[in-house]
Amino acid sequence: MKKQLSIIGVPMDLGQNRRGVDMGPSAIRYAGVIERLERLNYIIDDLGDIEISRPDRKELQANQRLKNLSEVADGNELLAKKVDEVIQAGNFPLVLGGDHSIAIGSLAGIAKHHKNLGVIWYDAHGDLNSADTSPSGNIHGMPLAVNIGIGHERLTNILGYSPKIKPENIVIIGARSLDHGEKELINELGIRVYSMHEIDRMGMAKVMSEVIESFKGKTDGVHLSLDLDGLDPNEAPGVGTPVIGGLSYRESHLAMEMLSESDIITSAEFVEVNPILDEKNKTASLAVGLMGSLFGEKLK
Ligand code: 4U7
Ligand code: MN
Ligand code: MN
Ligand code: MN
Repeated sequence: MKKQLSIIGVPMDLGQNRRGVDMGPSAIRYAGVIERLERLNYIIDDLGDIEISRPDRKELQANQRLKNLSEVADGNELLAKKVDEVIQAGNFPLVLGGDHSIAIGSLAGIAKHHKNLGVIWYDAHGDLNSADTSPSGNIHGMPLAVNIGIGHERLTNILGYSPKIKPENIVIIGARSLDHGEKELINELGIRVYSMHEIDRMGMAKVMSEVIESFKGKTDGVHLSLDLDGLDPNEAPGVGTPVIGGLSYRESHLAMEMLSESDIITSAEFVEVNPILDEKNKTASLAVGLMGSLFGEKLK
């Protein structure tokens, strides 16, 4: 792993309906992310937060099928440019959300530098909706679809190219709430999904060995997109769309430790931390702990 990390906060909450997820980056910084990673001998460059427009919520959501489209697109454009700069400077981008719509901007900036980027989507959800299939109209349920080129052109064409990633280079881990249209897309495109069912049967160690093996030698970089709602709501109560029956603390740390040992991860984002819904910053602290394991902390 590169020893120079650039942290980018993205106080985005317009990809979903609940208040508070814009404070995720502050909560994660408050939980000690910089100190934690400095202790592991990384050089941290905290670039602060991307500027997200704060329109009056009453004026928003004119387009109910793609809520806050132009504000979400604008924020992601800025994020994409920032991530692009970080990679050009030779640093590892570590993006802190913010709702999961920010994966549109981070992947736009990252995928520019990789012909064959692998993506690990650690999430209770598939985030494979489009305006046509979404039950909510919330863009945080769409970023993975956008990144394979499905969705509104304002979102798919950020930084002027599309698609960002190939369906065969995606692995979803922890899925347990997939909408009808998402299941159809998964089957049609053959996207690999380790749902809770497979993880229960195989165990996380086997799942991660398979995932790591499948990427080695085939991809020229792997992005980790970790939605805290992939974990069980008992471990991660501070998320906007909790789903019962999720991944445990131990399974998640094991996954991060195995990724650390494999040394395949070239960029990462931790999203959907909502301190307003949290219990004493538990979810932000969990996120920081998982980053510790991802970046090489041992002996838990
Ligand atoms: B998250 C949902 F319908 N699928 O599209 C939708 F269940 O980034 C939830 O994974 C999306 O937290 C959750 O609105 C998005 C819903
Ligand atoms: Mn989710
Ligand atoms: Mn998500
Ligand atoms: Mn969520």
